[in-house]
Amino acid sequence: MPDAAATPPAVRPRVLSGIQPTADSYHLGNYLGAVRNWADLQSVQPDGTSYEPFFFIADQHAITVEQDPKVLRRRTLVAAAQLLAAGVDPERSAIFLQSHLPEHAQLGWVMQCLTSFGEARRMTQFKDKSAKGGEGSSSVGLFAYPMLMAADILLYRPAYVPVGEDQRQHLELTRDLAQRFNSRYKKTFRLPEPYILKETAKIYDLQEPTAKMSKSASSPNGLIDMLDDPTVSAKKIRSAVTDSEAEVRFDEVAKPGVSNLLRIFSALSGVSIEKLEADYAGKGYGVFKSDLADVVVDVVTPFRARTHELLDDRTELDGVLARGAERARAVASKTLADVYDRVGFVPPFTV
Ligand code: ATP
Ligand code: LTN
Repeated sequence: MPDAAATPPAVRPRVLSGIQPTADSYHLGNYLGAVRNWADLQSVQPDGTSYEPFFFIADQHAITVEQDPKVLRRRTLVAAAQLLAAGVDPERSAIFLQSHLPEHAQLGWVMQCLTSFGEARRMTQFKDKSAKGGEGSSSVGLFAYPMLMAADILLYRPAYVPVGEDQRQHLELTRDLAQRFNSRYKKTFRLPEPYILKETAKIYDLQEPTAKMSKSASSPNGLIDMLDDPTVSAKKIRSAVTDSEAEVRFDEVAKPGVSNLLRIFSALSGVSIEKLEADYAGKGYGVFKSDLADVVVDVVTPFRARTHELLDDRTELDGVLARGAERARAVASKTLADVYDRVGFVPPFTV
């Protein structure tokens, strides 16, 4: 019989993801589509897999467009506090700020030198984001954004990178760059697999339920901010756009508004959409929305309280970020040293 104590612990596949600090609060879409999934990845998965998670706030990505320094600093800390409030647990995950690890920018430069201009120009996010002001007035940083993202990922040699569908192309570039580096120099990087979050995790605008919920929404009534006053959020749910029927039924084409509310209800309560449809059969939209408003209030109230608690006394948060950076550095500095060696940089002299 194998001696359990002598069995080495199984290697846990690493997962890594980042999120930008570009708003004063995450919205319900960011919460359900990204952050809460990160918290879920910390537990043993239904297939028995247990991951080693690394999560960070991409503050360096945020300055690809102009930022007020005070606002950026505040948003970065609010973002980190919200990760903890959402259940990302510093005991199980390394939680850190991108700018605390110079290795990201250092490997980012190597990635830029590996990327062709044409390849970078094909990135649809760059095309979208530079379209407004014109490519000529976009920062070079915005152009190089995917190469910094590739560095963020490859430094940690993760097995999976949980991201939304919009980041798939950046993940593909990351894999191409990893492969290019490995064949040009020596096998150094693991090719990360995208862990594309389910389409069901996509949350739509409450007033315009065919557009995704976004901080750049046309009306604030379509958006639930996690740190908003819960009574305001409850009101937004009660006045969400539905349709002229009265049947609580999931049908994304014919009933996008109700389907979006069902998705939110199910994601927040853990009750399946089918069960919700059955529970609200014949009850009309009023009761349905009012119950969903209560569910939203029950989730956002403690979330908000915990975020404020962490920001009011920074001791805990600062400690979490310091320990997270330390754990991240242990991995990132090793990868960067391998890269520098393989590229042909002379190691620093000691006197
Ligand atoms: P934008 O204003 O550029 O649309 P946003 O606030 O909607 O931005 P991002 O900063 O692009 O969101 O995304 C942060 C994370 O939240 C990403 O992982 C993204 O996939 C996820 N996310 C954003 N909006 C939604 C949504 N409506 N539903 C589900 N996930 C979302
Ligand atoms: N581009 C991502 C944020 C991001 C990221 C990363 C995600 C920056 N670096 C590394 C995963 C891995 C976004 O805007 N959602």
